[in-house]
Amino acid sequence: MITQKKGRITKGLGGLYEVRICESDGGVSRLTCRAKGNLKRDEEKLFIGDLVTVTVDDSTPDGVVISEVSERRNSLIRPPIANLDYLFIVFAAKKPTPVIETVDKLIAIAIHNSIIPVVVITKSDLSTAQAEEYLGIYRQAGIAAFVTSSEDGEGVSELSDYIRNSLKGGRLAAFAGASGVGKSTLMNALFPNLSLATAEISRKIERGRHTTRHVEIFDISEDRDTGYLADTPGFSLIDFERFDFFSAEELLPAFPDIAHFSGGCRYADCAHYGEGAEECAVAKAALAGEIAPTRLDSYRSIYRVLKNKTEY
Ligand SMILES: Nc1nc2c(ncn2[C@@H]2O[C@H](COP(=O)(O)OP(=O)(O)OP(=O)(O)O)[C@@H](O)[C@H]2O)c(=O)[nH]1
Ligand SMILES: [Mg+2]
Ligand SMILES: [Zn+2]
Repeated sequence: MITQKKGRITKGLGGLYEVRICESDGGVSRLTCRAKGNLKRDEEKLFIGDLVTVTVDDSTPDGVVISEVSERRNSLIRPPIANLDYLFIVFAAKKPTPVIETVDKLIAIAIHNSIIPVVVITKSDLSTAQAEEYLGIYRQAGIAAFVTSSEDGEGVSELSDYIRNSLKGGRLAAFAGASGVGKSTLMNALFPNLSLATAEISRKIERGRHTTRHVEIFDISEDRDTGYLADTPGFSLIDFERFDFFSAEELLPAFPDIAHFSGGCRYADCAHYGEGAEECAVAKAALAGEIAPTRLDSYRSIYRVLKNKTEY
């Protein structure tokens, strides 16, 4: 007999994928399977997070295959995941020192792809002052932001409530950020049933710098319609430089806090780049403290890079 089931890819390892399926009897099952030949071509590569159809032919031993991929809402290269509803952009108050331009770039990538960005500042136990300063910057920019410490528990229950509420009904979120900021540690503190590997553990088994090696999606509760959270390997800046970006013209809408003021500039084609406060409403708002200096610096720096690109 041949049956078809719909589900979501939750992990992939060496050509095998795990698909989580809500069965018609109300239960949840997981199938491990390969993809049908034509789904392996590069341009149609499967992503973690993909919604797929699995065809089960119980007359042959190899009869379980992913036969179809649903159209994606979005897909990112870094982290490599499809159909995200939320992206939690994680950085530490201290150790490692955050690269704010990378944070702002990730926020812009999320917004451009219709993904809701949420800023999560970790390790507040190492510097409350730094954590609060970053929190102020992102709250002013109108982006949801949380301060947390997996060490002393600050902000953990507040963030877990937010995640439970926002992911209700099967939504998908990923934690992304540089290696060592404490993504896996925080996910364990938020949802202790996950038991993810963290650097604390990998130090004992003497693994290298990156502790999380693969993207993997976890159910946040036993509910059939629970939300899903993905842990992702931390990136280094070089990884991140070339990917997922778009044109200079598309950058402004991905910085809503800056776009908010841009209607007031003297010239319609104002780039908000080198113009003075008398001509540029964005520069004026920055002077008045209505836009954080780091946000405008990030905008200008990314804008310059995009403008100088001949092709993209
Ligand atoms: N002081 C302090 N240390 C923390 C906190 N959270 C995590 N750490 C430490 O930071 C280190 C890195 O934590 P991980 O959770 O493995 O970091 P990660 O972001 O998952 O790293 P990758 O998997 O490599 O991307 C570990 O030694 C943790 O114990 C925190 O809130 N406070
Ligand atoms: Mg990790
Ligand atoms: Zn302007």
